Amino acid sequence: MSPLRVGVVGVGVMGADHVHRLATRTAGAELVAVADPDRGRAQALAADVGDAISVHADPLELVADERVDAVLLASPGAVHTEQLLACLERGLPVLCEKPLTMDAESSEQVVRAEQELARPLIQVGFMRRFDPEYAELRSMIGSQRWGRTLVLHQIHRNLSVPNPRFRSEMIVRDSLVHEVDCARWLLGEEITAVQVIAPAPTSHALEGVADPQITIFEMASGAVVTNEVFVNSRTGYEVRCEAVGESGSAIIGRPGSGIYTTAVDETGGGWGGRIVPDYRERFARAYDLEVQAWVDAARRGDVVGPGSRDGLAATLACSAGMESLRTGARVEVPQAPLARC
Ligand code: ISE
Repeated sequence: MSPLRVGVVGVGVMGADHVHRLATRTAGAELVAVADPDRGRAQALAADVGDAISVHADPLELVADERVDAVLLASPGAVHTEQLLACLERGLPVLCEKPLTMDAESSEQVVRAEQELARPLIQVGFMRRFDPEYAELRSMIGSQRWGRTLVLHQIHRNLSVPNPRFRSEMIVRDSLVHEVDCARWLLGEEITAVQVIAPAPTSHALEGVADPQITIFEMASGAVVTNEVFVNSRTGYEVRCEAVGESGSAIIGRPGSGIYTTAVDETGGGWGGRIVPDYRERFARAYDLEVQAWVDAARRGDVVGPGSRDGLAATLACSAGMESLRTGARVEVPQAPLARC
């Protein structure tokens, strides 16, 4: 079987990481094109990883490039709708970094456009579904070894977010969105209501940014999910999840055991051992497995993992989260039939 010729749109932090992944450790894939409005950046990256890689400043030119069989979209969410629709129109499999799009209307437009095709083409970049610990936790929950799972506690901390555009809403759309997908996927049910509570903000956050945020998801079965998202935690990248069942619980993402603190001391270390700096390291294996699964599926003419309907469901829950962030109220999540688990 010939390799899948992949084009990558957007070569910022995550796009560049995927470019290296595709060029060096994804079997059955050939990186043939990159696109970024910053052509110089795209050119430098292309030269770094190979030769004969086309460089485009216009992402739509890459989508139209005859050499491209499949597209990995790592561009900002605000430009996804147009780029996704272009991929669907050309019949190209696409791995789209989250969020699918920025609002429910455009996410629905994408889901409908995909449904008109003979087969689905979109995988959404919820990479945690490919993380071995998350996968194990999901099968433990599914086995009901501790009875029903009643509560999930999800912790999501970033070291810091230097981007001044990363305001309170971005914490919902860009960071909490992972917790939305994990809650739906781990528990196998929809989120019915969301409430965001903003504690006193850290002094490390920019003026006016609500960081950390505590968010509560009510699930269809009555289970409750608590989320702490703290993007200027100053400790490192910590993603943990504890599932609490009727007669037992399990926790993933905790590197040590016993008393564990991540507060950094004068030696630069914490009692809990080394904390990774960001998601590229914490989820490196998950990203590798995700991209490999996408390439394998595309070569078979298939699509696996989270699809556009999961992307729509995440958009609906995050839109409710943004409303709750503004008003402080509990907001119900519309149960769109297109977006069911
Ligand atoms: C980033 O876009 C990610 O996807 C990371 O997983 C998340 O931890 C971070 O907060 C986001 O900005």
